[in-house]
Amino acid sequence: MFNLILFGPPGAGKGTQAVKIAEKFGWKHVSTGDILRAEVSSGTPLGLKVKAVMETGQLVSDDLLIEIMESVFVNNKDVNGFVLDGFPRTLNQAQELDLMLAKHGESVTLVLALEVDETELVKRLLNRAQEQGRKDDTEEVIKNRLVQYHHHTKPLIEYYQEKNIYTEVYGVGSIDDIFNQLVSQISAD
Ligand code: B4P
Repeated sequence: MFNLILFGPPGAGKGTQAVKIAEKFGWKHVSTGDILRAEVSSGTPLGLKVKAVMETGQLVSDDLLIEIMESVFVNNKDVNGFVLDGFPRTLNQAQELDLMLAKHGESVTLVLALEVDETELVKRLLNRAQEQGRKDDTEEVIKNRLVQYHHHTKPLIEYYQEKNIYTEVYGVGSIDDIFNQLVSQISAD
């Protein structure tokens, strides 16, 4: 099974590219952001719990995310690949993911990181705020999401570099050009 992690700061284009990669290779796209937003909009107990956290740009607790991912794996035993988009986002999540995969005789195959400078990230997210009105795309919340990224998520780069499965792709340019670069990295693996 190919277990791909699409990595990068908020607004790097993980969601945009994950959909295309999953479609091309016939893999299962798992966006923890989308899963959580669906819970919020359906008003489930989980959604009510995470709504305020997400709206301020904080990270939802590791325990909840790990529980969500366990059920994703259990319910998708027949797929031949996963594109993880937005997970893991903390060292604890990364370690738990490794344990979870190992239980099924699996491991993370490749981590592809989208590299985008901060000015461009903020521009994209403010633009998305106008188009989609996401509550966490205001200037203040975007700043907090970037702080969370630097503090909790960026350390994962070293974690995956040490495992020799981390590769960066420049994430500025046309969506198709970036997609083609990601596909070549996957095909080379
Ligand atoms: P996510 O939904 O993962 O949000 P994101 O990081 O902003 O999205 P992404 O990088 O996928 O950007 P996109 O492709 O949409 O998380 C939201 C929140 O959920 C988090 O803040 C947190 O609270 C919670 N959460 C999720 N996972 C969690 C976890 N594991 N642990 C704890 N909490 C968690 O692209 C952004 C914009 O750029 C789009 O408008 C797109 O059209 C545009 N774009 C993409 N590629 C482009 C390109 N090449 N050029 C120009 N624009 C481009």
